[in-house]
Amino acid sequence: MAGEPQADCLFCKIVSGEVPATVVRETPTTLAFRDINPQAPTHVLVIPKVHYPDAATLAGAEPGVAADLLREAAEVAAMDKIDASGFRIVFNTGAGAGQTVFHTHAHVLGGRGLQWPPG
Ligand code: DGP
Repeated sequence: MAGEPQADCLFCKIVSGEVPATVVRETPTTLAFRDINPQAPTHVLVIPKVHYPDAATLAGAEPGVAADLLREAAEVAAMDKIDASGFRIVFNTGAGAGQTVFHTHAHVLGGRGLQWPPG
């Protein structure tokens, strides 16, 4: 069922504690943890605890939780003190855009200069 944990989902396993992660923040609806392959000094993933495959699906089904993700992304930036210099929030959506884990996640990137457009 939509929103339910998926047995084969890596990030559902991080939510349940089955797979370890370096968790930096947790709320009743979200979890934030450091990316295993960081692309910047700060590279944190903020995920909803509920399972939706991508940000667009989450926003349609549970817009309040989608808002929680954005709020938590800003909290991560403040926590790592990258908010003043600027940071990036990225939702890769679909394999063609580079999404590899199909459980909604916001990448929070900062701590170095970031180029535009991204690759
Ligand atoms: P994306 O390509 O947008 O789907 O991003 C998936 C990210 O997930 C990628 O930057 C690497 C990260 N990742 C993959 N496996 C793990 C893991 O087991 N632990 C953590 N912390 N991050 C992971």
